[in-house]
This record gives sequence, structure tokens and C-alpha cells, in this order.
Amino acid sequence: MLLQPLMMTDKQDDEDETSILLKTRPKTKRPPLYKVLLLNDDYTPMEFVVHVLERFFNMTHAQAFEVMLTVHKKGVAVVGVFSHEIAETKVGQVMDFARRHQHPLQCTMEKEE
Ligand code: TYC
Repeated sequence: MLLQPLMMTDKQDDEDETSILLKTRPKTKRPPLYKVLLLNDDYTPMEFVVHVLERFFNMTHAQAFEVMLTVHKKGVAVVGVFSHEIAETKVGQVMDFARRHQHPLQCTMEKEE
């Protein structure tokens, strides 16, 4: 006789909570993404740029060659879009690799709109 109303009370509480959870919009936003840009220059060999794109951006030789030509002709191209941490790592890897090979190749990142 005493158990029945207690169980009903519990069930009602559960239903209230459920309805609140369903109605409340989560405030958590997706973290921003960052474009990694490769810049043209007059001195870095084309084959070196192709190698960089294959090595650090997992492109096939054909994809890498196409993107390299885009940078060569237009001055700049987006070579990937990543989280802040991954973008920073990619930029660092490219800049370090270019510096070690004494090429002036420049790579930067930019927050996506
Ligand atoms: N412009 C360079 C050349 O003619 C090739 C090049 C392409 C350099 C892309 C940088 O990001 C670059 N050798």
C-alpha cells in the first residue's frame, strides 16, 4: 500500500527530467577549423612542393602536382582544413622541412569563417 505511490512519484520525476533534457539545447559549439595555406615563391623547386604535399597532406602524386600548379599559378591555395592543433602541427612540419632543405617555401594557417 505504501510502495505504489512512491514508485509513481519516482516515475513522474524521471519523466520531468527526460522532458527537460529533450527541450534543452546543448550549448557546446564545435571547435573552429583552420585552413592550411601554401604560398608560392620563385625558388622552391616544383618537385619539392609536390613531395611536401604527398608527405604531409597525404595526397597522391597526381593530386599533389595539381595543387602545386594551382599555388604556382595563383600564388596561394588551401591544402587542408584541420583542428587548430593539427593545423599548427602541419604548418610546423612544412616550415621545418623547407628550412632544413634551405627552400623559402611558406605555409600558414587561417581560421575558417
Ligand atoms: N614557383 C615555384 C617554381 O617555379 C614552384 C612553387 C610552387 C613554389 C608552389 C612554391 O608553394 C609553391 N619553382
